[in-house]
Amino acid sequence: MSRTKRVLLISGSVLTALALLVAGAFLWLWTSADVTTVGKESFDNELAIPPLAESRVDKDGTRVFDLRMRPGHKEFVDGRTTDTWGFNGDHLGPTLRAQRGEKVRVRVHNGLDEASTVHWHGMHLPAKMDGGPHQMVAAGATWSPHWTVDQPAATLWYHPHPHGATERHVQRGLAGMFILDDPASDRLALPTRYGIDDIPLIVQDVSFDGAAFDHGRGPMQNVGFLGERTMVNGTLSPYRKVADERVRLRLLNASTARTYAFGFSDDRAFDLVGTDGGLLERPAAIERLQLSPGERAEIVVTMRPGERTVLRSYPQDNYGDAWQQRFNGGDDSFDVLQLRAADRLRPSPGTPAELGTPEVPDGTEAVKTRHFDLKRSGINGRAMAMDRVDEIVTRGTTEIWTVRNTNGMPHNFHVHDVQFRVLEVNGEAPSGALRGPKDTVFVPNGTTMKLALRFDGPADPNTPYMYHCHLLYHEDRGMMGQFVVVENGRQAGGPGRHQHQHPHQHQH
Ligand SMILES: [Cu+2]
Repeated sequence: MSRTKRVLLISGSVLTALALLVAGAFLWLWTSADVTTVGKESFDNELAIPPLAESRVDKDGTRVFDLRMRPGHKEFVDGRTTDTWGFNGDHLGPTLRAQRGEKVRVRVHNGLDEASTVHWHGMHLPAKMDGGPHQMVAAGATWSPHWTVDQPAATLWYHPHPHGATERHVQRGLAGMFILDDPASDRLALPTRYGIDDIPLIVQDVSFDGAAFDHGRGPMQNVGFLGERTMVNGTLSPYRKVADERVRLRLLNASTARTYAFGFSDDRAFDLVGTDGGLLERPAAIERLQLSPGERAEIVVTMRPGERTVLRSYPQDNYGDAWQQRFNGGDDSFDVLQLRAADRLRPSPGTPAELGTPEVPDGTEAVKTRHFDLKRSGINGRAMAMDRVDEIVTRGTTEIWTVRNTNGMPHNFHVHDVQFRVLEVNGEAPSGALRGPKDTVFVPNGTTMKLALRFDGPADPNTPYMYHCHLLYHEDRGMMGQFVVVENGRQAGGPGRHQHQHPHQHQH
């Protein structure tokens, strides 16, 4: 054999070996990226129920809560102590509860060694009370926002919102529910005994590195952190005994990047009764419910005596191309919570056929249309800047916001202060779970959504509200913008020193 031939032969086999190695490594990555806990959970931990927050009523009728952010420790697994953060406890926070019309004040004390904020997700309130990145609470300081609850009964939540650090603060355990009640929904025959037949479910994904939380992102993960298992209310592998024929589950996706498609292991239908901002007009019988980070839903599940069923998260088919499906969670599945029905169940009334009239605009009075193009690098081509007001909205008006994702990866869209109506998804009327009042919507790649929003709150030209992707890794990296609500004809002030006099508009 000539020298040239020998060199060619050797380099050929080296190349073949290299190609095989690369293909093998890719196959390994591809296979190991598919995460599932279906059939693997032992369900041997009783589900913890967050305590209802204590409160007192001031002389002027204000309900006052105390929340203290603080570091803590928790044994998620016996014998392994994990460093955590929590409100009034080691991990997560108590459930706050208030009535429509009530004045509330929350004294938020920051017992951490770094600044943070507490945002009231889904709450209609003045911008200064919102707890966004402009209301930082220094380490050791106390912040006491107050407002009057002026919206329908709903499952809201609270969590930190410090610009650039929200993902980390939520991952360490800072999140809790804020349930609102109103007389109209109190009269409905829905399950209402907290922790008994009306059960809060804070769903989060988590990974551990020994005893510690592991918040690392895997290769090719462009949505942010994705955990290898789920926990509910901070309980791993949870079960809950049920003694009533019907239970209401208040589902909150408090994960930082993961989207779930909930259903039951036997594919039973359940009644969707509420979305982010409160009750639907009438229940919808569905078998799957997709919730992206920050979204909530209230469902009513009918149980048979003595049975067990598992709340599961199924693979999703609208998550993007095969690459996105595989590496960013779309193919993943989880056994989330086992429900164990007692042999004898207390009878429950059937789910009411009519639930109420959602207080969201239908868009017919809209005076303005705005466009929001979602990209990981920023919204409408700009990354978040604390001193730039992006949009100026006139108080007391309705607007149509068109939100578009052509970015290849999934995003979602959350607007502070308001509950909106989804008018259209890719030109068509929305289905089931998008028909109720919403403050956060999943916007997968290739989706254009039309939303109707009404801005009824007090004007404050100096303090912006946020709109952003609620995949917290994206939000932290700049997928956020700011709007102020002003009286008719007024300009933005305050943080908008470098404001755009002509709010940026996209024409499509
Ligand atoms: Cu995003």
